[in-house]
Amino acid sequence: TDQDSARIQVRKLDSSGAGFQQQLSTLLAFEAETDDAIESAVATILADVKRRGDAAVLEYTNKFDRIPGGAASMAAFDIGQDELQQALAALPDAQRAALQVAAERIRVFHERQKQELNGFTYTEADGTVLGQRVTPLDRVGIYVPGGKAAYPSSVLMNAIPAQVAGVKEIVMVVPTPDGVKNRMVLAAAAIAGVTRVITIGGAQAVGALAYGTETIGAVDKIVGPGNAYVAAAKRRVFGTVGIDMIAGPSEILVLCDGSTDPDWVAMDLFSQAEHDELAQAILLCPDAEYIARVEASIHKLLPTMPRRATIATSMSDRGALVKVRDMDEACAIANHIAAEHLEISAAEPQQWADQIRHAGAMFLGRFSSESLGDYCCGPNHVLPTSRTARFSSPLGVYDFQKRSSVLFVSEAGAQTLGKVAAELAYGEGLQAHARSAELRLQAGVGNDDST
Ligand code: HSO
Ligand code: ZN
Repeated sequence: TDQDSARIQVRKLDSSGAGFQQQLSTLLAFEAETDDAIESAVATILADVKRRGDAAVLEYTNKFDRIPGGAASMAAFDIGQDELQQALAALPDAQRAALQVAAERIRVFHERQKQELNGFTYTEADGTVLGQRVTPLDRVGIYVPGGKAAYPSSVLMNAIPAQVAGVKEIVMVVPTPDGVKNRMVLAAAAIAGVTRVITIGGAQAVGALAYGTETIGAVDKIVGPGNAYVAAAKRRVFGTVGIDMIAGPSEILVLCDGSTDPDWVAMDLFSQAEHDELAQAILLCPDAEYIARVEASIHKLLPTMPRRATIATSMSDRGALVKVRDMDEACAIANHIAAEHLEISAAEPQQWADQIRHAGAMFLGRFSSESLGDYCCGPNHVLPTSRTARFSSPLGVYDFQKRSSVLFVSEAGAQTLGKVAAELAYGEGLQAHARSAELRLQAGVGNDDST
């Protein structure tokens, strides 16, 4: 099989080499391909769902997901709360318990986020009150992929922050190719408090959530990963609804001082490489001899991995073992890379962590493997990829909330602010603005409650 012919050749780079900057930028270059055929197929599907609603969603789902016998109506795709509970009850005890522990820890972390995100108000001397009110979105759609990337952990990571934010309706869509349901995904939905599960997927599901149909109410925001069709559909409906980021392939960057068991580092690199052939796993280390030991571990451990073909491709195409001058230089390079996941596998991680400004999530010390964060530490595993950690953040409670400004101007406040506003309004040539402010000067004149 493919998995048995896996060959791995991970490039080794040296930061002191002449061409290093160029090698690094080649390594980091990643562009999500936009395929014209996909774009036009998605445009057609979205337009059709917008125009024909349920009838279109039903047809596309029966066809693309090869629903056995073909569903007669959309009702066939609705999974009731009791079926979700049954899925949860049917799990092996250890698996159910693990999901529950993970969910609880994710909830605790995100509750903390919420506390920090409450609004504020302040009162000025003349009685004017200004503030910011934070409110949850009303309805959110969560897309869950159906194929090989159907991760129950991602159901928890997407739904729990929405629930903590106070979103009342959380609608999850998940395709069931050949009509096959993923029990663990349904169980995760039950634990996470998803309010409705619909077994549809692809661009047609994104369209249904964005525009609404006879049986599916339009949502305000769509989050969650998906294939190229789903990503294209999310881009297109953005503006009608909000979307989260469009995630790229998973990445791990390990900074190691050479004191961690090399098998641990090799397996950490594998853990992201196994996600995807396009995933990226990079090691930065000042010790060349240690890098050789990690390389030996890679060759030793690869044959034991069920997903060795994926790992070999990803690490050969996009991986690297980089010898750096020292840990300070490693931190500078890490800031440039702005990796989705950064492990600082060192005896004294804090001193290096203090130098990091750009990373989706930082894993400090040799016991903090990324896999623990992927599942159950508590922080979110939906993180900025492809260097976007320079300007964006992990998925969080704040993604399911929005802010409104609140302004109460007192009569006294209107006197001082009215002059300032009128001055600026005349400057901008906006008479109505100026007059509106001026009408409040000497307030009370002309009003019923005036003397
Ligand atoms: N590492 C992935 C999340 C995940 N890992 C789900 C395992 N399951 C995000 O980059
Ligand atoms: Zn992962």
